[in-house]
Amino acid sequence: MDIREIIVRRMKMKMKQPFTTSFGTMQDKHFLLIEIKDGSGRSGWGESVAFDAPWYSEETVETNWHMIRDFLVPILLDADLSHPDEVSGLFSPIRKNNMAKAAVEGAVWDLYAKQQGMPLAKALGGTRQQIEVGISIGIQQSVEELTEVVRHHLQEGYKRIKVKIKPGKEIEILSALRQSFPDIALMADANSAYTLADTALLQRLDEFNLMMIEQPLASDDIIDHAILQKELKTPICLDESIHSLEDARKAVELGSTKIINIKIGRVGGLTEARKIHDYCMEKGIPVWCGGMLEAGIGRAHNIALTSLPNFILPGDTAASSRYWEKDIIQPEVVMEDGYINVPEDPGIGYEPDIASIDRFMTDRWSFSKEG
Ligand code: OSB
Ligand code: MG
Repeated sequence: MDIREIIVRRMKMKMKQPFTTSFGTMQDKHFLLIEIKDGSGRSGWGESVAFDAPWYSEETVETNWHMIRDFLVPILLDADLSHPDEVSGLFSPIRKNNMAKAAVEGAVWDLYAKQQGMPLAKALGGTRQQIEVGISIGIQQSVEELTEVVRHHLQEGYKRIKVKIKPGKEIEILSALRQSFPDIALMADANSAYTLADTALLQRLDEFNLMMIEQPLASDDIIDHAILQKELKTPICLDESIHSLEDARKAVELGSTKIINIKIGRVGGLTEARKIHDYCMEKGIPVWCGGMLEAGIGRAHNIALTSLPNFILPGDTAASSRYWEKDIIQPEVVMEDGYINVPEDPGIGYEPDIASIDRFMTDRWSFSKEG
């Protein structure tokens, strides 16, 4: 693939609104961008989805900065790659650090698709021209406010609403929403806030007719989720617990999950994400693409992945304008009537906006093969 130079940029962008989960609130989004250049002047782009603090997973922007510069870039520059599917094998001597690996692998995938002159979606085997998307709404100050936020996003065109819940607030949140919106496609994400001791409480959520409940129990659990699923009518969807095809297989075989949220960063890249997709398709397990409040580069990768056939359920990949005053790609990601068009230009299909990238960049590091 003639990889010559790798640039890592550290970024900081302020979100339009703070995002609150059962862990806390995020206002500034810190992340890394990876740019990989070949000998013909092409660039492939990747985005790390690690946050500045380790509340979603153990990875952070700082651990990714370290892993990428000190381990992953040297491995990549030393290799003679012909296809991005080789990257996960190259990185396999490095344990975990999936978000760091995915950011680099994503840039390799974009570069590869550009070299082939084909859209990334097509390079991955995608079949859709447009993807159906939903929106994930953080915890609000009051249920009245939440109801208004949901109403606003429904008016914008989002047809599937996901809300964050936390212990003690779930019944209030979901009954208020069901009262105002009896028929919408609604789901709840607990981000690991419950335990099996809450089984009776979680059973009460069955009455709200949710599409699914996402990651109710511990972030590293697949055993207790299987026990819980037997007690619930609502399908469980695992997010945090799934880091690989092996995790997905075990969770499906145990009955811990009926649906899987695939996040490229959490599973270590597009190659692994596609393997999980293929396995789930074979087993009749629907998947959808989760989100990590990405800027445009990461968002574009999510769109390409979601074009694969077993992404049957709407994902969390909302429009750029839901998060940012100004995104770092041209054009920005636009949602219309609940759908986003899959771009047809080579690679991720959106042009990185260098002026915008420079504006939000706080640090930069580069390494080239020539030294
Ligand atoms: O659990 O899916 C999650 C955001 C940050 C961390 C974890 C999650 C989320 C979201 C928002 O739900 C998804 C998005 O809009 O990108
Ligand atoms: Mg989640």
